[in-house]
Amino acid sequence: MAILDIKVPDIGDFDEVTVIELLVKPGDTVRADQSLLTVESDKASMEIPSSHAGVVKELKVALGDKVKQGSLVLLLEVAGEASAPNPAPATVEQAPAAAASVAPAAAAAPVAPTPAAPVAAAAAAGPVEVRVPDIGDFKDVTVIEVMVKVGDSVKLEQSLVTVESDKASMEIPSGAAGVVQELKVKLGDTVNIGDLLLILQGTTAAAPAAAAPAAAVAATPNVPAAPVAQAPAAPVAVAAPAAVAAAPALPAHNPTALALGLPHASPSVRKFARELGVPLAEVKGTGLKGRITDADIESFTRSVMSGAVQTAAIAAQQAAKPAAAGGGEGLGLIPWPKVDFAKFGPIERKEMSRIKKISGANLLRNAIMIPAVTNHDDADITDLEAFRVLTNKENEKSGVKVTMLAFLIKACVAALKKFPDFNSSLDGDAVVYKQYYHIGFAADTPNGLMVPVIKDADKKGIFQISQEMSELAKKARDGKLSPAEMSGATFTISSLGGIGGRYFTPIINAPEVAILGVCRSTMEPVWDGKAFQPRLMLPLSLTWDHRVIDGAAAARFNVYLAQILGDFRRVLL
Ligand code: CAO
Repeated sequence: MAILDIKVPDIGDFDEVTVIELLVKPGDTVRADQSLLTVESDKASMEIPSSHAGVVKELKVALGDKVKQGSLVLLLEVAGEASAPNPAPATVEQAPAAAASVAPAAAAAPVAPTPAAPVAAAAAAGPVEVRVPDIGDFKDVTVIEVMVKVGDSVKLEQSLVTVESDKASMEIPSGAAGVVQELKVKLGDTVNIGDLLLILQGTTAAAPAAAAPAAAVAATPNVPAAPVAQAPAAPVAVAAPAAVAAAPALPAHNPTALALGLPHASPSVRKFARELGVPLAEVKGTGLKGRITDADIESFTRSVMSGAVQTAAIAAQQAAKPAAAGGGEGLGLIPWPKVDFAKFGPIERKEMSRIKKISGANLLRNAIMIPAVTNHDDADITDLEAFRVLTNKENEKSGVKVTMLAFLIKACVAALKKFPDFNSSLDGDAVVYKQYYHIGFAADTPNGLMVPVIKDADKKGIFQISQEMSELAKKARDGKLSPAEMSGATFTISSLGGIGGRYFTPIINAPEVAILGVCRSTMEPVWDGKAFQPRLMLPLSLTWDHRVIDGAAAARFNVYLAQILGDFRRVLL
Protein backbone atom coordinates (compact mmCIF):
# COMPACT_ATOMS: atom_id res chain seq x y z
CA MET A 1 0.00 0.00 0.00
CA ALA A 2 1.17 3.53 -0.72
CA ILE A 3 -0.31 6.95 -0.27
CA LEU A 4 -0.50 9.13 -3.35
CA ASP A 5 -1.03 12.86 -3.49
CA ILE A 6 -3.75 13.57 -5.98
CA LYS A 7 -3.35 17.07 -7.28
CA VAL A 8 -5.19 19.37 -9.62
CA PRO A 9 -3.91 18.58 -13.08
CA ASP A 10 -3.21 20.98 -15.89
CA ILE A 11 -6.46 22.86 -16.21
CA GLY A 12 -5.48 25.08 -19.00
CA ASP A 13 -5.37 28.73 -18.31
CA PHE A 14 -7.73 28.68 -15.42
CA ASP A 15 -5.69 30.32 -12.73
CA GLU A 16 -7.86 29.68 -9.77
CA VAL A 17 -10.98 27.64 -9.77
CA THR A 18 -13.51 27.03 -7.00
CA VAL A 19 -14.35 23.62 -5.65
CA ILE A 20 -18.07 23.41 -6.10
CA GLU A 21 -18.72 19.75 -5.58
CA LEU A 22 -16.99 16.92 -3.74
CA LEU A 23 -17.86 13.65 -5.39
CA VAL A 24 -16.02 11.35 -2.97
CA LYS A 25 -15.39 11.15 0.77
CA PRO A 26 -12.79 9.44 2.94
CA GLY A 27 -13.19 5.69 2.81
CA ASP A 28 -14.63 5.69 -0.72
CA THR A 29 -13.06 3.31 -3.19
CA VAL A 30 -12.44 5.07 -6.49
CA ARG A 31 -11.59 3.79 -9.92
CA ALA A 32 -8.84 5.25 -12.03
CA ASP A 33 -10.41 8.06 -14.00
CA GLN A 34 -13.35 8.39 -11.63
CA SER A 35 -14.32 12.00 -11.01
CA LEU A 36 -13.28 13.22 -7.57
CA LEU A 37 -14.51 16.78 -7.48
CA THR A 38 -15.97 19.47 -9.65
CA VAL A 39 -14.28 22.81 -9.98
CA GLU A 40 -15.60 25.89 -11.64
CA SER A 41 -14.23 29.06 -13.09
CA ASP A 42 -16.42 31.80 -14.46
CA LYS A 43 -16.14 30.09 -17.82
CA ALA A 44 -16.31 26.37 -17.24
CA SER A 45 -16.99 23.65 -14.80
CA MET A 46 -14.91 20.54 -14.94
CA GLU A 47 -14.49 17.36 -13.06
CA ILE A 48 -11.14 16.34 -11.77
CA PRO A 49 -10.63 12.62 -12.19
CA SER A 50 -8.42 10.32 -10.19
CA SER A 51 -5.23 9.15 -11.79
CA HIS A 52 -5.31 5.88 -9.88
CA ALA A 53 -7.66 3.41 -8.38
CA GLY A 54 -7.57 3.30 -4.61
CA VAL A 55 -9.25 4.30 -1.38
CA VAL A 56 -9.66 7.94 -0.40
CA LYS A 57 -7.68 8.47 2.81
CA GLU A 58 -8.14 12.14 3.33
CA LEU A 59 -9.73 15.06 1.51
CA LYS A 60 -7.51 18.11 1.33
CA VAL A 61 -10.10 20.49 -0.11
CA ALA A 62 -13.50 21.66 1.01
CA LEU A 63 -16.44 23.18 -0.83
CA GLY A 64 -15.69 26.74 -1.80
CA ASP A 65 -11.91 26.32 -1.68
CA LYS A 66 -9.91 27.93 -4.45
CA VAL A 67 -7.48 25.59 -6.16
CA LYS A 68 -5.18 25.73 -9.13
CA GLN A 69 -2.92 23.44 -11.02
CA GLY A 70 -0.83 21.45 -8.55
CA SER A 71 -3.09 22.02 -5.51
CA LEU A 72 -3.38 18.94 -3.36
CA VAL A 73 -6.85 17.50 -3.63
CA LEU A 74 -6.74 14.33 -1.59
CA LEU A 75 -4.60 11.48 -0.36
CA LEU A 76 -5.27 8.17 -2.05
CA GLU A 77 -4.24 4.82 -0.73
CA VAL A 78 -3.28 2.70 -3.68
CA ALA A 79 -2.01 -0.84 -4.08
CA GLY A 80 1.75 -1.01 -3.70
CA GLU A 81 2.62 -1.51 -7.30
CA ALA A 82 0.48 1.36 -8.48
CA SER A 83 2.64 3.86 -6.75
CA ALA A 84 5.82 2.50 -8.19
CA PRO A 85 5.68 4.15 -11.58
CA ASN A 86 4.50 7.36 -10.02
CA PRO A 87 6.65 8.20 -7.10
CA ALA A 88 5.97 10.90 -4.60
CA PRO A 89 4.12 13.57 -6.48
CA ALA A 90 1.98 11.14 -8.32
CA THR A 91 -0.25 13.93 -9.39
CA VAL A 92 -3.05 13.79 -11.71
CA GLU A 93 -1.02 15.54 -14.31
CA GLN A 94 0.60 12.26 -14.96
CA ALA A 95 -2.60 10.61 -15.76
CA PRO A 96 -3.50 11.11 -19.33
CA ALA A 97 -7.16 11.13 -18.55
CA ALA A 98 -6.83 13.93 -16.09
CA ALA A 99 -8.81 16.99 -16.89
CA ALA A 100 -9.34 15.66 -20.30
CA SER A 101 -12.16 18.08 -20.51
CA VAL A 102 -10.15 21.19 -20.53
CA ALA A 103 -6.56 20.22 -20.70
CA PRO A 104 -4.90 20.87 -23.97
CA ALA A 105 -3.59 17.41 -24.46
CA ALA A 106 -5.16 17.04 -27.80
CA ALA A 107 -4.26 20.44 -28.87
CA ALA A 108 -0.63 19.57 -28.64
CA ALA A 109 0.06 17.32 -31.47
CA PRO A 110 -2.51 18.00 -34.10
CA VAL A 111 -2.51 21.74 -33.91
CA ALA A 112 0.42 21.81 -36.12
CA PRO A 113 0.72 24.28 -38.91
CA THR A 114 -2.54 24.32 -40.61
CA PRO A 115 -3.93 25.68 -43.73
CA ALA A 116 -4.93 29.15 -42.78
CA ALA A 117 -6.94 29.62 -45.91
CA PRO A 118 -10.28 28.28 -44.69
CA VAL A 119 -10.04 30.56 -41.76
CA ALA A 120 -9.30 33.55 -43.85
CA ALA A 121 -12.23 32.64 -46.02
CA ALA A 122 -14.41 33.29 -43.07
CA ALA A 123 -14.35 36.93 -43.85
CA ALA A 124 -16.56 36.37 -46.82
CA ALA A 125 -20.24 37.20 -46.51
CA GLY A 126 -22.94 34.74 -47.55
CA PRO A 127 -23.68 31.24 -46.33
CA VAL A 128 -21.25 30.03 -43.75
CA GLU A 129 -20.87 26.53 -42.47
CA VAL A 130 -20.36 26.56 -38.74
CA ARG A 131 -18.50 23.52 -37.56
CA VAL A 132 -17.36 22.05 -34.28
CA PRO A 133 -14.16 23.81 -33.41
CA ASP A 134 -11.15 22.43 -31.65
CA ILE A 135 -12.52 20.96 -28.47
CA GLY A 136 -9.37 19.56 -27.05
CA ASP A 137 -9.31 15.82 -26.85
CA PHE A 138 -13.02 15.49 -26.67
CA LYS A 139 -14.30 12.83 -28.99
CA ASP A 140 -17.81 11.85 -29.79
CA VAL A 141 -19.42 14.51 -27.62
CA THR A 142 -23.17 14.58 -27.42
CA VAL A 143 -25.32 17.52 -28.38
CA ILE A 144 -27.41 18.10 -25.26
CA GLU A 145 -28.87 21.47 -26.07
CA VAL A 146 -29.57 23.29 -29.32
CA MET A 147 -29.98 26.95 -28.49
CA VAL A 148 -30.97 28.32 -31.85
CA LYS A 149 -33.48 27.43 -34.51
CA VAL A 150 -33.85 28.11 -38.19
CA GLY A 151 -34.58 31.78 -38.77
CA ASP A 152 -32.84 32.95 -35.59
CA SER A 153 -30.39 35.80 -35.91
CA VAL A 154 -27.20 34.97 -34.12
CA LYS A 155 -24.48 37.27 -33.04
CA LEU A 156 -20.82 36.57 -33.21
CA GLU A 157 -19.84 34.41 -30.27
CA GLN A 158 -23.42 33.60 -29.40
CA SER A 159 -23.72 30.07 -28.05
CA LEU A 160 -25.26 27.71 -30.57
CA VAL A 161 -25.25 24.29 -29.01
CA THR A 162 -24.10 22.67 -25.80
CA VAL A 163 -22.12 19.51 -26.11
CA GLU A 164 -21.13 17.21 -23.35
CA SER A 165 -18.68 14.44 -22.72
CA ASP A 166 -18.71 12.38 -19.58
CA LYS A 167 -16.36 14.91 -18.01
CA ALA A 168 -17.48 18.35 -19.08
CA SER A 169 -20.09 20.29 -20.89
CA MET A 170 -19.38 23.27 -23.06
CA GLU A 171 -21.20 25.70 -25.24
CA ILE A 172 -20.08 26.10 -28.79
CA PRO A 173 -20.24 29.69 -29.91
CA SER A 174 -20.78 30.96 -33.37
CA GLY A 175 -17.80 32.18 -35.25
CA ALA A 176 -19.93 34.52 -37.32
CA ALA A 177 -23.05 36.62 -37.13
CA GLY A 178 -25.96 35.79 -39.39
CA VAL A 179 -29.31 34.09 -39.69
CA VAL A 180 -29.59 30.36 -39.13
CA GLN A 181 -30.48 28.87 -42.48
CA GLU A 182 -30.23 25.21 -41.65
CA LEU A 183 -29.49 23.19 -38.54
CA LYS A 184 -27.31 20.19 -39.18
CA VAL A 185 -27.43 18.67 -35.72
CA LYS A 186 -30.15 17.73 -33.31
CA LEU A 187 -30.34 16.72 -29.68
CA GLY A 188 -28.53 13.50 -28.99
CA ASP A 189 -26.29 13.66 -32.03
CA THR A 190 -22.67 12.78 -31.48
CA VAL A 191 -20.23 15.24 -32.94
CA ASN A 192 -16.52 15.62 -33.33
CA ILE A 193 -14.20 18.38 -34.27
CA GLY A 194 -14.98 19.69 -37.74
CA ASP A 195 -18.54 18.36 -37.84
CA LEU A 196 -21.04 20.68 -39.44
CA LEU A 197 -23.37 22.28 -36.88
CA LEU A 198 -25.38 24.69 -38.95
CA ILE A 199 -25.39 27.01 -41.89
CA LEU A 200 -25.63 30.73 -41.40
CA GLN A 201 -26.83 33.12 -44.04
CA GLY A 202 -26.33 36.81 -44.50
CA THR A 203 -23.26 36.56 -42.40
CA THR A 204 -21.23 39.52 -41.51
CA ALA A 205 -17.53 39.10 -41.63
CA ALA A 206 -16.28 37.88 -38.31
CA ALA A 207 -13.20 36.15 -39.31
CA PRO A 208 -10.35 38.54 -38.94
CA ALA A 209 -10.42 38.62 -35.19
CA ALA A 210 -11.00 34.95 -34.95
CA ALA A 211 -8.53 34.04 -37.58
CA ALA A 212 -5.73 35.79 -35.89
CA PRO A 213 -5.35 33.53 -32.92
CA ALA A 214 -5.64 30.53 -35.16
CA ALA A 215 -2.75 31.76 -37.17
CA ALA A 216 -0.86 32.38 -34.00
CA VAL A 217 -1.43 28.87 -32.90
CA ALA A 218 -0.36 27.50 -36.19
CA ALA A 219 2.83 29.44 -35.94
CA THR A 220 3.52 28.38 -32.42
CA PRO A 221 5.43 25.15 -32.33
CA ASN A 222 4.85 24.41 -28.71
CA VAL A 223 1.20 24.49 -28.03
CA PRO A 224 0.91 22.08 -25.17
CA ALA A 225 1.10 24.74 -22.57
CA ALA A 226 -1.74 26.56 -24.15
CA PRO A 227 -5.00 25.26 -22.83
CA VAL A 228 -7.87 24.66 -25.08
CA ALA A 229 -9.26 27.95 -24.11
CA GLN A 230 -6.26 29.56 -25.56
CA ALA A 231 -5.65 27.25 -28.42
CA PRO A 232 -8.32 28.37 -30.73
CA ALA A 233 -7.23 26.46 -33.72
CA ALA A 234 -9.85 26.60 -36.33
CA PRO A 235 -11.71 23.35 -36.43
CA VAL A 236 -10.22 22.93 -39.75
CA ALA A 237 -6.78 22.94 -38.32
CA VAL A 238 -6.98 19.83 -36.32
CA ALA A 239 -9.26 17.17 -37.42
CA ALA A 240 -10.19 16.88 -41.00
CA PRO A 241 -8.35 19.14 -43.30
CA ALA A 242 -10.20 17.80 -46.32
CA ALA A 243 -13.52 18.59 -44.84
CA VAL A 244 -12.20 21.86 -43.72
CA ALA A 245 -10.97 22.83 -47.05
CA ALA A 246 -14.51 22.38 -48.23
CA ALA A 247 -15.85 24.43 -45.42
CA PRO A 248 -16.30 27.82 -46.87
CA ALA A 249 -16.30 30.23 -44.10
CA LEU A 250 -15.97 29.03 -40.61
CA PRO A 251 -13.88 31.32 -38.57
CA ALA A 252 -12.07 29.95 -35.63
CA HIS A 253 -14.29 29.60 -32.67
CA ASN A 254 -14.13 32.07 -29.89
CA PRO A 255 -11.46 30.76 -27.63
CA THR A 256 -12.77 32.10 -24.42
CA ALA A 257 -16.24 30.96 -25.08
CA LEU A 258 -15.27 27.51 -26.06
CA ALA A 259 -14.74 25.95 -22.72
CA LEU A 260 -17.89 27.34 -21.24
CA GLY A 261 -19.40 24.87 -18.87
CA LEU A 262 -22.99 25.23 -17.93
CA PRO A 263 -22.86 27.01 -14.62
CA HIS A 264 -25.71 25.38 -12.86
CA ALA A 265 -24.77 21.72 -12.86
CA SER A 266 -21.75 19.57 -13.33
CA PRO A 267 -21.62 17.17 -16.27
CA SER A 268 -22.24 14.16 -14.08
CA VAL A 269 -25.31 15.83 -12.59
CA ARG A 270 -26.51 16.78 -16.06
CA LYS A 271 -26.02 13.21 -17.18
CA PHE A 272 -27.88 11.95 -14.13
CA ALA A 273 -30.72 14.38 -14.88
CA ARG A 274 -30.85 13.24 -18.47
CA GLU A 275 -30.97 9.61 -17.47
CA LEU A 276 -33.97 10.35 -15.29
CA GLY A 277 -35.54 12.69 -17.83
CA VAL A 278 -35.37 15.62 -15.41
CA PRO A 279 -35.42 19.07 -17.07
CA LEU A 280 -32.59 20.89 -15.34
CA ALA A 281 -34.16 24.26 -16.03
CA GLU A 282 -36.96 23.36 -13.64
CA VAL A 283 -34.78 22.16 -10.79
CA LYS A 284 -33.85 24.53 -8.00
CA GLY A 285 -30.22 24.08 -7.07
CA THR A 286 -29.30 23.96 -3.41
CA GLY A 287 -25.57 23.63 -3.92
CA LEU A 288 -22.94 26.29 -3.78
CA LYS A 289 -24.03 29.35 -5.78
CA GLY A 290 -27.31 27.64 -6.54
CA ARG A 291 -25.74 24.69 -8.30
CA ILE A 292 -27.91 21.72 -8.92
CA THR A 293 -26.69 18.62 -7.15
CA ASP A 294 -27.54 14.93 -7.46
CA ALA A 295 -29.67 15.34 -4.34
CA ASP A 296 -31.67 18.12 -6.05
CA ILE A 297 -32.32 15.85 -9.02
CA GLU A 298 -33.39 13.05 -6.70
CA SER A 299 -35.71 15.27 -4.73
CA PHE A 300 -37.19 16.75 -7.92
CA THR A 301 -37.81 13.23 -9.18
CA ARG A 302 -39.46 12.26 -5.92
CA SER A 303 -41.72 15.30 -6.14
CA VAL A 304 -42.72 14.41 -9.68
CA MET A 305 -43.37 10.81 -8.80
CA SER A 306 -45.47 11.80 -5.82
CA GLY A 307 -47.48 14.12 -8.01
CA ALA A 308 -46.52 17.20 -5.99
CA VAL A 309 -44.50 18.64 -8.83
CA GLN A 310 -44.56 18.02 -12.51
CA THR A 311 -42.37 19.27 -15.26
CA ALA A 312 -43.64 22.14 -17.34
CA ALA A 313 -43.40 20.03 -20.47
CA ILE A 314 -45.45 17.27 -18.98
CA ALA A 315 -47.86 19.71 -17.47
CA ALA A 316 -48.39 21.29 -20.85
CA GLN A 317 -49.08 17.90 -22.36
CA GLN A 318 -51.44 17.00 -19.56
CA ALA A 319 -53.19 20.34 -19.73
CA ALA A 320 -53.86 19.73 -23.38
CA LYS A 321 -55.68 16.53 -22.53
CA PRO A 322 -59.19 16.30 -21.18
CA ALA A 323 -59.00 16.51 -17.42
CA ALA A 324 -60.58 13.19 -16.94
CA ALA A 325 -58.18 11.32 -19.18
CA GLY A 326 -55.86 10.82 -16.28
CA GLY A 327 -53.12 9.25 -18.37
CA GLY A 328 -49.58 9.25 -17.14
CA GLU A 329 -48.00 9.00 -20.56
CA GLY A 330 -46.22 12.35 -20.40
CA LEU A 331 -44.36 11.17 -17.35
CA GLY A 332 -43.22 8.06 -19.09
CA LEU A 333 -45.37 6.14 -16.62
CA ILE A 334 -47.30 3.06 -17.41
CA PRO A 335 -50.84 3.90 -18.57
CA TRP A 336 -53.69 4.56 -16.17
CA PRO A 337 -55.19 1.16 -15.21
CA LYS A 338 -58.27 0.30 -17.21
CA VAL A 339 -60.42 -1.87 -15.04
CA ASP A 340 -63.79 -3.36 -15.77
CA PHE A 341 -65.20 -2.47 -12.36
CA ALA A 342 -68.51 -4.18 -13.18
CA LYS A 343 -66.67 -7.47 -13.07
CA PHE A 344 -66.31 -7.09 -9.32
CA GLY A 345 -69.75 -5.77 -8.41
CA PRO A 346 -72.54 -3.39 -9.36
CA ILE A 347 -71.48 0.10 -10.41
CA GLU A 348 -73.01 3.40 -11.50
CA ARG A 349 -71.21 5.76 -13.87
CA LYS A 350 -71.81 9.53 -13.57
CA GLU A 351 -70.29 12.31 -15.63
CA MET A 352 -68.35 14.82 -13.57
CA SER A 353 -69.99 18.20 -13.16
CA ARG A 354 -68.77 20.98 -15.42
CA ILE A 355 -67.31 22.79 -12.40
CA LYS A 356 -65.46 19.68 -11.30
CA LYS A 357 -64.01 19.21 -14.75
CA ILE A 358 -62.87 22.81 -14.94
CA SER A 359 -61.55 22.98 -11.40
CA GLY A 360 -59.94 19.56 -11.84
CA ALA A 361 -57.95 20.75 -14.84
CA ASN A 362 -56.89 23.87 -12.94
CA LEU A 363 -55.96 21.93 -9.83
CA LEU A 364 -53.95 19.48 -11.88
CA ARG A 365 -52.02 22.24 -13.58
CA ASN A 366 -51.41 24.05 -10.30
CA ALA A 367 -50.38 20.91 -8.49
CA ILE A 368 -47.90 19.85 -11.10
CA MET A 369 -46.47 23.15 -12.19
CA ILE A 370 -45.87 24.82 -8.85
CA PRO A 371 -43.00 23.66 -6.67
CA ALA A 372 -45.21 23.88 -3.63
CA VAL A 373 -44.34 23.35 0.01
CA THR A 374 -46.68 23.40 3.00
CA ASN A 375 -45.82 24.69 6.48
CA HIS A 376 -48.05 23.81 9.40
CA ASP A 377 -48.51 25.80 12.57
CA ASP A 378 -51.07 26.45 15.29
CA ALA A 379 -52.64 29.66 16.46
CA ASP A 380 -54.05 30.16 19.93
CA ILE A 381 -57.53 31.58 19.22
CA THR A 382 -58.96 31.17 22.71
CA ASP A 383 -59.46 34.89 23.23
CA LEU A 384 -60.48 35.56 19.64
CA GLU A 385 -63.16 32.87 19.72
CA ALA A 386 -64.49 34.26 23.01
CA PHE A 387 -64.64 37.70 21.42
CA ARG A 388 -66.35 36.30 18.31
CA VAL A 389 -69.02 34.52 20.37
CA LEU A 390 -69.60 37.64 22.44
CA THR A 391 -69.81 39.82 19.34
CA ASN A 392 -72.37 37.52 17.77
CA LYS A 393 -74.40 37.53 20.97
CA GLU A 394 -74.37 41.31 21.17
CA ASN A 395 -75.31 41.64 17.51
CA GLU A 396 -77.85 38.83 17.31
CA LYS A 397 -80.47 41.17 15.90
CA SER A 398 -78.30 42.43 13.10
CA GLY A 399 -78.67 39.18 11.22
CA VAL A 400 -74.97 39.09 10.43
CA LYS A 401 -73.02 36.24 11.93
CA VAL A 402 -69.36 36.98 12.45
CA THR A 403 -67.31 33.95 11.44
CA MET A 404 -63.79 32.86 12.32
CA LEU A 405 -63.06 33.01 8.60
CA ALA A 406 -63.74 36.76 8.58
CA PHE A 407 -61.10 37.24 11.28
CA LEU A 408 -58.75 34.99 9.31
CA ILE A 409 -59.20 37.12 6.21
CA LYS A 410 -58.40 40.26 8.16
CA ALA A 411 -55.40 38.63 9.85
CA CYS A 412 -54.13 37.38 6.50
CA VAL A 413 -54.33 40.87 5.04
CA ALA A 414 -52.10 42.11 7.88
CA ALA A 415 -49.63 39.27 7.20
CA LEU A 416 -49.72 39.92 3.45
CA LYS A 417 -48.90 43.56 4.08
CA LYS A 418 -45.96 42.54 6.23
CA PHE A 419 -44.81 39.85 3.76
CA PRO A 420 -45.62 41.21 0.27
CA ASP A 421 -44.12 38.16 -1.48
CA PHE A 422 -47.23 36.26 -0.50
CA ASN A 423 -49.43 38.81 -2.29
CA SER A 424 -47.55 38.50 -5.55
CA SER A 425 -47.64 36.55 -8.81
CA LEU A 426 -44.98 35.25 -11.12
CA ASP A 427 -44.90 36.75 -14.59
CA GLY A 428 -42.09 35.17 -16.55
CA ASP A 429 -38.92 36.12 -14.76
CA ALA A 430 -40.61 38.98 -12.92
CA VAL A 431 -42.60 39.00 -9.70
CA VAL A 432 -45.66 41.23 -9.71
CA TYR A 433 -46.47 42.70 -6.30
CA LYS A 434 -50.08 43.65 -5.92
CA GLN A 435 -51.02 46.64 -3.85
CA TYR A 436 -54.56 45.47 -3.32
CA TYR A 437 -55.78 42.68 -1.09
CA HIS A 438 -58.48 40.54 -2.66
CA ILE A 439 -58.91 37.37 -0.65
CA GLY A 440 -60.45 34.26 -2.19
CA PHE A 441 -62.11 31.66 -0.01
CA ALA A 442 -62.84 28.10 -1.02
CA ALA A 443 -66.52 27.27 -0.86
CA ASP A 444 -67.84 23.75 -0.90
CA THR A 445 -70.88 23.55 -3.18
CA PRO A 446 -73.03 20.66 -4.40
CA ASN A 447 -71.44 21.06 -7.82
CA GLY A 448 -67.89 21.24 -6.59
CA LEU A 449 -65.34 23.65 -5.28
CA MET A 450 -65.72 27.36 -6.03
CA VAL A 451 -63.58 30.30 -4.93
CA PRO A 452 -65.47 33.57 -4.49
CA VAL A 453 -63.37 36.63 -3.76
CA ILE A 454 -63.69 39.32 -1.08
CA LYS A 455 -62.39 42.40 -2.88
CA ASP A 456 -60.36 45.03 -1.02
CA ALA A 457 -60.50 43.11 2.22
CA ASP A 458 -58.03 45.57 3.72
CA LYS A 459 -60.64 48.32 3.47
CA LYS A 460 -63.48 46.33 5.03
CA GLY A 461 -64.41 45.58 8.61
CA ILE A 462 -65.19 42.19 10.11
CA PHE A 463 -68.96 42.70 9.83
CA GLN A 464 -68.81 43.66 6.19
CA ILE A 465 -66.51 40.76 5.37
CA SER A 466 -68.75 38.32 7.25
CA GLN A 467 -71.81 39.57 5.41
CA GLU A 468 -70.18 39.49 1.99
CA MET A 469 -68.81 36.04 2.65
CA SER A 470 -72.18 34.65 3.56
CA GLU A 471 -73.73 36.20 0.43
CA LEU A 472 -70.97 34.95 -1.83
CA ALA A 473 -71.05 31.46 -0.26
CA LYS A 474 -74.80 31.31 -0.85
CA LYS A 475 -74.39 32.43 -4.45
CA ALA A 476 -71.69 29.78 -4.89
CA ARG A 477 -73.93 27.05 -3.56
CA ASP A 478 -76.78 28.25 -5.80
CA GLY A 479 -74.46 28.33 -8.82
CA LYS A 480 -75.03 32.06 -9.21
CA LEU A 481 -71.52 33.48 -8.84
CA SER A 482 -70.50 35.79 -11.64
CA PRO A 483 -67.00 35.44 -13.15
CA ALA A 484 -66.16 38.84 -11.66
CA GLU A 485 -66.97 37.53 -8.20
CA MET A 486 -64.50 34.72 -8.67
CA SER A 487 -61.60 36.64 -10.14
CA GLY A 488 -58.78 38.87 -9.02
CA ALA A 489 -57.81 37.07 -5.81
CA THR A 490 -54.32 37.76 -4.52
CA PHE A 491 -54.40 35.09 -1.81
CA THR A 492 -56.80 32.31 -0.92
CA ILE A 493 -58.01 30.72 2.30
CA SER A 494 -59.47 27.26 2.34
CA SER A 495 -61.28 26.57 5.60
CA LEU A 496 -62.38 23.12 6.62
CA GLY A 497 -62.95 24.38 10.13
CA GLY A 498 -66.68 23.83 9.97
CA ILE A 499 -66.09 20.19 9.09
CA GLY A 500 -63.07 18.89 10.97
CA GLY A 501 -59.61 17.50 10.46
CA ARG A 502 -56.21 18.68 11.65
CA TYR A 503 -53.97 19.75 8.78
CA PHE A 504 -54.02 19.40 5.03
CA THR A 505 -51.98 20.55 2.06
CA PRO A 506 -54.07 22.94 -0.04
CA ILE A 507 -53.16 23.46 -3.70
CA ILE A 508 -52.18 26.98 -4.69
CA ASN A 509 -54.71 28.79 -6.84
CA ALA A 510 -52.47 30.04 -9.70
CA PRO A 511 -51.36 32.67 -10.44
CA GLU A 512 -51.37 33.30 -6.70
CA VAL A 513 -48.29 32.11 -4.86
CA ALA A 514 -49.73 30.98 -1.56
CA ILE A 515 -52.84 29.58 0.06
CA LEU A 516 -53.81 29.12 3.70
CA GLY A 517 -55.57 25.95 4.77
CA VAL A 518 -57.40 26.07 8.08
CA CYS A 519 -58.86 23.15 9.99
CA ARG A 520 -61.05 22.76 13.05
CA SER A 521 -59.83 24.34 16.24
CA THR A 522 -59.59 22.08 19.27
CA MET A 523 -59.03 22.63 22.95
CA GLU A 524 -55.51 21.53 23.79
CA PRO A 525 -53.28 21.57 26.84
CA VAL A 526 -50.68 24.27 26.23
CA TRP A 527 -47.71 24.72 28.59
CA ASP A 528 -47.50 28.32 29.82
CA GLY A 529 -44.18 27.82 31.60
CA LYS A 530 -45.76 26.74 34.87
CA ALA A 531 -48.72 24.59 34.00
CA PHE A 532 -50.74 23.24 31.12
CA GLN A 533 -53.60 25.54 30.22
CA PRO A 534 -56.61 24.63 28.10
CA ARG A 535 -56.27 26.73 24.94
CA LEU A 536 -58.27 26.71 21.73
CA MET A 537 -55.75 25.94 19.02
CA LEU A 538 -56.38 26.53 15.33
CA PRO A 539 -54.36 24.41 12.88
CA LEU A 540 -52.91 26.42 10.00
CA SER A 541 -51.42 24.96 6.80
CA LEU A 542 -49.73 27.43 4.50
CA THR A 543 -48.79 26.20 1.01
CA TRP A 544 -46.39 28.44 -0.90
CA ASP A 545 -44.65 28.58 -4.23
CA HIS A 546 -40.99 27.89 -3.63
CA ARG A 547 -40.03 29.86 -6.75
CA VAL A 548 -41.10 33.07 -5.06
CA ILE A 549 -41.09 32.30 -1.36
CA ASP A 550 -38.52 30.68 0.88
CA GLY A 551 -39.20 28.36 3.77
CA ALA A 552 -38.00 30.88 6.33
CA ALA A 553 -40.42 33.51 5.03
CA ALA A 554 -43.24 31.00 5.13
CA ALA A 555 -42.44 30.10 8.73
CA ARG A 556 -42.35 33.82 9.62
CA PHE A 557 -45.67 34.39 7.87
CA ASN A 558 -47.30 31.62 9.92
CA VAL A 559 -45.74 32.81 13.15
CA TYR A 560 -46.94 36.38 12.52
CA LEU A 561 -50.40 35.18 11.53
CA ALA A 562 -50.60 33.11 14.71
CA GLN A 563 -49.52 36.15 16.77
CA ILE A 564 -52.28 38.25 15.26
CA LEU A 565 -54.89 35.57 15.79
CA GLY A 566 -53.59 35.21 19.35
CA ASP A 567 -53.97 38.92 20.01
CA PHE A 568 -55.97 40.74 17.37
CA ARG A 569 -54.90 44.13 18.71
CA ARG A 570 -51.67 43.53 16.76
CA VAL A 571 -53.60 44.27 13.57
CA LEU A 572 -53.60 47.88 14.66
CA LEU A 573 -49.84 48.05 14.98
N1 CAO B 1 -62.73 25.61 14.07
C1 CAO B 1 -63.82 25.26 14.77
N2 CAO B 1 -65.04 25.56 14.33
C2 CAO B 1 -65.18 26.23 13.20
C3 CAO B 1 -64.08 26.63 12.45
C4 CAO B 1 -62.82 26.30 12.94
N3 CAO B 1 -61.71 26.61 12.28
N4 CAO B 1 -64.51 27.26 11.35
C5 CAO B 1 -65.81 27.27 11.39
N5 CAO B 1 -66.23 26.63 12.52
C6 CAO B 1 -67.59 26.44 12.95
C7 CAO B 1 -68.38 27.70 12.80
O1 CAO B 1 -68.22 28.51 13.92
C8 CAO B 1 -69.75 27.17 12.66
O2 CAO B 1 -70.20 26.80 13.91
P1 CAO B 1 -71.60 27.35 14.44
O3 CAO B 1 -72.60 26.89 13.42
O4 CAO B 1 -71.75 26.72 15.76
O5 CAO B 1 -71.48 28.81 14.51
C9 CAO B 1 -69.56 25.87 11.89
O6 CAO B 1 -68.19 25.53 12.08
C10 CAO B 1 -69.84 25.93 10.41
O7 CAO B 1 -69.10 27.00 9.83
P2 CAO B 1 -69.15 27.21 8.23
O8 CAO B 1 -68.19 26.28 7.61
O9 CAO B 1 -70.53 27.12 7.77
O10 CAO B 1 -68.75 28.68 8.08
P3 CAO B 1 -67.37 29.26 7.75
O11 CAO B 1 -67.48 30.72 7.79
O12 CAO B 1 -66.33 28.69 8.64
O13 CAO B 1 -67.07 28.77 6.28
C11 CAO B 1 -67.35 28.41 3.96
C12 CAO B 1 -67.78 29.24 5.17
C13 CAO B 1 -68.09 28.87 2.76
C14 CAO B 1 -65.86 28.60 3.76
C15 CAO B 1 -67.62 26.97 4.30
O14 CAO B 1 -68.98 26.76 4.41
C16 CAO B 1 -67.06 26.02 3.29
O15 CAO B 1 -67.60 25.82 2.20
N6 CAO B 1 -65.96 25.35 3.65
C17 CAO B 1 -65.36 24.34 2.82
C18 CAO B 1 -64.15 24.86 2.09
C19 CAO B 1 -63.53 23.77 1.30
O16 CAO B 1 -64.16 22.95 0.72
N7 CAO B 1 -62.19 23.74 1.33
C20 CAO B 1 -61.48 22.69 0.72
C21 CAO B 1 -60.89 23.17 -0.53
S1 CAO B 1 -59.85 22.00 -1.17
O17 CAO B 1 -60.85 20.92 -1.72
